[in-house]
Amino acid sequence: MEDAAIARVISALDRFSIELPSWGFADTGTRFGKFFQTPAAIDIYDKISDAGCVHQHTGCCPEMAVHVLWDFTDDTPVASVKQAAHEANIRIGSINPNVFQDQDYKLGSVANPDPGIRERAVDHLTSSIRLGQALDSKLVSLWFADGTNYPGQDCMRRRKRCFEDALEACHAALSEDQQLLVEYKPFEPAFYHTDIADWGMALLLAKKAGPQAKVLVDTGHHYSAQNIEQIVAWLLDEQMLGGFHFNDRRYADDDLTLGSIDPYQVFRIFSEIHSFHQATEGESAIAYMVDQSHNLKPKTEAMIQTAMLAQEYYAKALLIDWEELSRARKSGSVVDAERVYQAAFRRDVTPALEAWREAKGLAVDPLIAFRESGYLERIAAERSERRESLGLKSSSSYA
Ligand code: PSV
Ligand code: MN
Repeated sequence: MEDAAIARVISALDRFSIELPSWGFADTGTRFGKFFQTPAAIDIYDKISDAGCVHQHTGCCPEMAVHVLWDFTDDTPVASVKQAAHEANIRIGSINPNVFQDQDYKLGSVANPDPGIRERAVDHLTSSIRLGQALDSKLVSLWFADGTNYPGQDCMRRRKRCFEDALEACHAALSEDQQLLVEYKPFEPAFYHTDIADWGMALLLAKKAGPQAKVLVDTGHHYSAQNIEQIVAWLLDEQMLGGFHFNDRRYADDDLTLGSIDPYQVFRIFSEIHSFHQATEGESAIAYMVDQSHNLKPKTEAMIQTAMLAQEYYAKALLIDWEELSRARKSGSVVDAERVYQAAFRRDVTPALEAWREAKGLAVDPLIAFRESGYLERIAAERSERRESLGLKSSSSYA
């Protein structure tokens, strides 16, 4: 690689970070069951420690998202969470309220036919926003499982109006430096209609909620053939792209490691972002976040792999020859335009990634450094003992 390209990548990576999900470090499963991993996090402090470990090795994951009901009990002291994050050299990132698991929410949360349940859901959302303020978090990510399973089950227009009201109430509860991110998903767990099914609905609701609301694109929340990079391009152009939940999928919301199925899609998404930055000569604040739950892979390794892949494809897309691309486009040469993309996609950016890591005092291969650090063995032993003393389920192996 030429020095100029290396320098460009280094400076871009200095401004690129990706937030890790607390839930990605805990045991999770599918509706068919769970496979337990001995080193899996038991509580929020373990999750903070694991996220801190990923950041220590990758240098690009300084924040961890929290899921309110999965991470906090009524007596979790906010100060001790902040302190633990500080000691792990990370910050608490986005706050994810949870209005989907309570029995009350069988027919929905903020769109439930029962006004009392709607109110309860909005109370949880606004108290989560206040929790975010106490944690100095700047982002509130909203995902709703609301929807119906059968035609005729409920009035979609009434439910839409309820969403408008609820998001308006959330927006009113934000502090000046908080942002509301509205996530969409076409189906699951609702199988006939989901109230916020696509980016257009999320965009409308975010616009109605107020200026601090934007759209959150979870890459796993699209139908198979959907062109996600076009959605990204449109949201960027509307200044409404709030951020991403990165993962990959083969069939539906599979929660697979970013780029494991379709790395070219990751490249194409980053291409749209770099292209927008080129055109606007600036950088928009986009929250890059991971939303993956690993059932088979060791969790911390999977997160390191994800962070490394995100950096790699961010760098590849940055190095698109924009002038050549513009020439090819202007002259109508479809083949040449595509060749520019393909050349950047194929480019080996390892020298730039290694140079960036060396400059930060990191190992050139964070995964190997992690494996050699002994962290996994240490937490496996410590958490296994703790699980036993708490009477929790555990697996005998941690591979
Ligand atoms: C829903 O599928 C989702 O993508 C939302 O972001 C949730 O917060 C997260 O997954 C929970 O795993
Ligand atoms: Mn998500």
